Amino acid sequence: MGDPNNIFVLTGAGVSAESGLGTFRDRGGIWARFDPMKLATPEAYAADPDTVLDFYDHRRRGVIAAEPNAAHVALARAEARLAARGGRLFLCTQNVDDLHERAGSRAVVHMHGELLKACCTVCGTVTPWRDDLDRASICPACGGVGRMRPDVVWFGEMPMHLDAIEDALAAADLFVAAGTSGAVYPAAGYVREARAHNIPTCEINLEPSDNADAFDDARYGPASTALPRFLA
Ligand code: BV8
Repeated sequence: MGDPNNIFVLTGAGVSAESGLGTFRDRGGIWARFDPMKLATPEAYAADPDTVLDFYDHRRRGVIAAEPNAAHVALARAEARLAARGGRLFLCTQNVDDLHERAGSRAVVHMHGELLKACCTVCGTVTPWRDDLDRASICPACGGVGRMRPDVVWFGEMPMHLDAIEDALAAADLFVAAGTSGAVYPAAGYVREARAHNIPTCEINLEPSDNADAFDDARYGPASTALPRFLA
């Protein structure tokens, strides 16, 4: 195979770890300290909205204070380089932060939503949101009071942009997963889909992921050095 021209990149929390944002399943990670079923499900929100909103307010403040790292920058540069020669880097992230965008990536597909957006549970309007989401948050479209929730995908909810993701997977000539443990579906299944399309696959991670056996190739190390090296 020549130089890949159409790269599908799936990123996870490991790519933002060196920006100071916590990962989920590592020792000391978010889901190692908190029960996701009590914080990241529609049922948890229905039962105790204040606790759920407090959790996301705290994480939103962390995202706003964080800065992109060299891994985000390398992906943005690779996207621009490929576009200049008529190719494409399709960036599909499970991350709910905006660090890919702030590093310069133009087209980011957030399959698990975005923390800096809120969604009205009454009319569905999605709006940028940087403040804390208290019970008195007002929907700018329908005026519903106290009905805004973080525009993120909770366990049991359908991830976003699945059709575009499937199309991009089928069209890719290289699949790369970076900084993801391979524990959450459907994203964890994409490496096998790529292989079913005969697309070479590579994982870039601190250590072998749950899915490591499914990849043809792997580069282990911190994303801030391993990704720039891989994409150079
Ligand atoms: C769905 C948003 C139906 C909110 C998140 C049993 C079997 C199979 C599936 C299921 C099952 N039971 C339930 C399911 C479905 C469920 C699921 O997969 N559960 C798992 C846990 C078993 N999935 C769902 O419910 C999904 N919806 O299935 O809908 C459907 C779908 C399609 C088609 C038909 C029907 C919705 C899941 C979305 C959940 N939302 N987040 C929020 O953020 O609060 S999940 C959460 O995990 C994260 O937000 C993130 O998005 C996701 C993935 O985590 P990772 O990014 O991989 O992070 P993790 O910490 O795990 O790993 C970090 C990695 O980085 C590690 O490997 C570490 O070594 C590495 N690392 C660390 N530092 C560095 C590094 N690497 C490089 N450099 C470093 N410096």
